[in-house]
Amino acid sequence: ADIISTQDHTVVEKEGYLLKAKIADGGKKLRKNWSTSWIVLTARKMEFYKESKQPALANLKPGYKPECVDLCGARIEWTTEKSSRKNVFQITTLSGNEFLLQSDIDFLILDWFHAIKNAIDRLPKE
Ligand code: I3P
Repeated sequence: ADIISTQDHTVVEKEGYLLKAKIADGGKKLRKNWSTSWIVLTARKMEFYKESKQPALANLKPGYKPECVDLCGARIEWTTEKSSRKNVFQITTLSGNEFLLQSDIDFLILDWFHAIKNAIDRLPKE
């Protein structure tokens, strides 16, 4: 099988498109702005890439860095209060970044929730 690696050569556990909104940065609230993101999950982090018809090309521009989320000590929980959309869960990092992730497709968002939760549960808490 192909070995797919991220920028630091760790093995990809799951990847795909979800709707994403970052709602806090370092504990500071941000204006909600949903956008489609290509998400790459590895054992200890998630990377959010900009949506593109050709993600590989758009994201390989010199100097382009995906937004990176450290899952060590992170929390994940379903929320019905932070959005009018269905199937929304929130990830909160130790550094106080908050992300909402959403898909209308039930099995797809469930798969993501459990994959991220399993990754968090396997990691040290700090
Ligand atoms: C927001 C936008 C978001 C919506 C949010 C609005 O308006 O419509 O999609 O969140 O609701 O404030 P704007 O584009 O003017 O910032 P949901 O789609 O998740 O409901 P909120 O203020 O209740 O978070």
